[in-house]
Amino acid sequence: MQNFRHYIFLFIIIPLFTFAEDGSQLWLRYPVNQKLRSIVNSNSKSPTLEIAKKELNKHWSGQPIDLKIDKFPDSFKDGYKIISTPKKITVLAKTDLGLLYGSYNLLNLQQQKANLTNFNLVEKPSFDVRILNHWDNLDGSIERGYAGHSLWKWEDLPNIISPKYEEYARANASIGINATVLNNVNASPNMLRGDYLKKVKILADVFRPYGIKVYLSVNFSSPKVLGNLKDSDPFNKDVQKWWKDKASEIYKLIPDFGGFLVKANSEGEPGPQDYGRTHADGANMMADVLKPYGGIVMWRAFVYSPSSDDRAKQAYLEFTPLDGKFRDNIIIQIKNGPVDFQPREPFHPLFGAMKNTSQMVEFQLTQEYLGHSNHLVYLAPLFKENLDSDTYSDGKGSTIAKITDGTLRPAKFTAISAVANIGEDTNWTGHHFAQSNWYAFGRLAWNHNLSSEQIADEWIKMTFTDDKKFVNPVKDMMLTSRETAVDYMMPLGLHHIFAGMHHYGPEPWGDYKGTRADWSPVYYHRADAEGLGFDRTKTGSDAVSEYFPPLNEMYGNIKTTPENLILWFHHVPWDYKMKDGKTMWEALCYKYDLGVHEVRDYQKVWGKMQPYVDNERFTDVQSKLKIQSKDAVWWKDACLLYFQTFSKRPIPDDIERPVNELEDLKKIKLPMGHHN
Ligand code: BDP
Repeated sequence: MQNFRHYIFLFIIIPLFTFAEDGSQLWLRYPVNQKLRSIVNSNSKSPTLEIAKKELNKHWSGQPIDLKIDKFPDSFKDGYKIISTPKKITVLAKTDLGLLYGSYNLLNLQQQKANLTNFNLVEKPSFDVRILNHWDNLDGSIERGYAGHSLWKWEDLPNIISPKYEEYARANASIGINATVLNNVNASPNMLRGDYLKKVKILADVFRPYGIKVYLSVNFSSPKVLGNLKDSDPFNKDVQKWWKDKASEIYKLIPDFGGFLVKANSEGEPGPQDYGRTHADGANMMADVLKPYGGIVMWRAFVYSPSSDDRAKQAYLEFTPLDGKFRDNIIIQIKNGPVDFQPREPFHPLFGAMKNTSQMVEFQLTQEYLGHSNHLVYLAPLFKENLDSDTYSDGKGSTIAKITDGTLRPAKFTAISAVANIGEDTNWTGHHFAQSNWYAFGRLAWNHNLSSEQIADEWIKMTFTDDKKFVNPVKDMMLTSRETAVDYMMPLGLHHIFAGMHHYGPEPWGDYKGTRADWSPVYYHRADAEGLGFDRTKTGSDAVSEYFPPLNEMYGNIKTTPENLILWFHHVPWDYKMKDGKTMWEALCYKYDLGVHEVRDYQKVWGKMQPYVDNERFTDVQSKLKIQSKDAVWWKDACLLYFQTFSKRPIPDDIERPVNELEDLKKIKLPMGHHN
């Protein structure tokens, strides 16, 4: 009998101790109260508030809480106010969603071990629409996805509803993300088929109480492909009617449907230019059919043309003449930089250049150009660098943040977006640290004044531990990780020298003759006997003239161009003297070498973290750092050995010798679906 009891005891205890930490809980590690309490009162009722109550009753271990709807100006949006005394906490908001956000913030602060007994806090979002863009295809694959298949089980919907849908909504709501585009910008027309819309409706129903609105990417040729019309010309009455009927069908199913995201006349996708119409003609047609329902159009500015002398100039050339021609429920969605989510780019010159058109930023969380889900790269510093860039469009202080959040120009609505890094992987994002990029986007979309450091601090404490011996070194590693990736991949303003179509690893020698020149690495770095870099000054492509003064002058002059962008704007002689006296060639060598050393340091730092972290996540991150470290050497050797064939100069003798042969590196060919 004694033994038997002993066994039962083990059966109960063992599973508790062997629970594998797999990262599936993200930053949502709220403690569960032993007894379910009823500590929340409210003067309102709704499914959204039911969630807030459930979360607080289950996870809040402090004083009783009042969730109260109160009068606030419209500009308060889904903001909230928290008044905390030792006896009671009151959360006040204009909307139920505001109360839910306030509740999540309390739980987040509790988890960060903040002092919660005496404080006042007022929060309101920087942007109205805080949206994730999923590049998910209807067959379950994800374009540029490195965390497994799509979360959306189109085959199973509308009948089977995966529990992941609600977990996804909860994670987003916990950081204030309030919108999602479900499908790839390279959109299948089938997305708008009746049977798919019924599936979309189910997702919208699951997301709604969490305050998340659904949007869809649409294919411009849908009327022709789905509706069997003779074309998809926006001036064709039948086409207009097709979209009108489609909108009515959608809103019957999803009354709060957000709107459309459109990639048109870009990388072979159809668009209004196919019929001699402009982006504005195409966008306005869609905006008109969505308008009666309150829907919006996010029209992307990601365009470039094989005939252009410089890809980085194209969007500005196509869009600035259309300023003022877009309906007020259209917003132009612009990637942070003028080329394509590179490790470092200057900001996109379209920002601020269209003074009578709403604009929003598109960031990329999925690490297409940053080591996929193998490299630890914390992106908040990249996002901040962009949002804080001064465009000088309306004089000094015209930052991208202020242009897009409505501060500088009155806007009907404001928005910010990011391409998601989420998939079916147990830990959602492939790399445990990539979760921090999802988190950082949500936090910055809510409040773009937060610092990268503050966000990293919160995320580490919520995801791992608040032990300073862990928080401080890991935070340092995160905060420097973006610059490190720039150092070992593309320092000094180099860009797009990635291999193949998969964009993993270096291929500076890549010259895809027969395809488009602007898809080849040699197009971007222009190495020759004289030097390296793309001349975008007046003597070159003159892309600098797309920037407002004084930036056009600053970037147009090699002496005043920031060195971290020097090869972006100039063709720089190998022996050009940098500010510290090194030649450009030497500077390049030292940067690559630094990048390698920085990653090796991360390996050491992480190694010391073992006592503070569960074994599973410890080993997962450790093995990914190993890959990152090898990749950094691969980048360094490939780029230095290849550029050396032009510079004909020695690699400075105090840096580590290459360990690879250029000829061997040139033979590496990874398949398109390559993930590690
Ligand atoms: C590039 C990606 C491509 C996307 C495109 C886009 O390589 O897969 O379709 O951007 O944003 O970064 O439309």
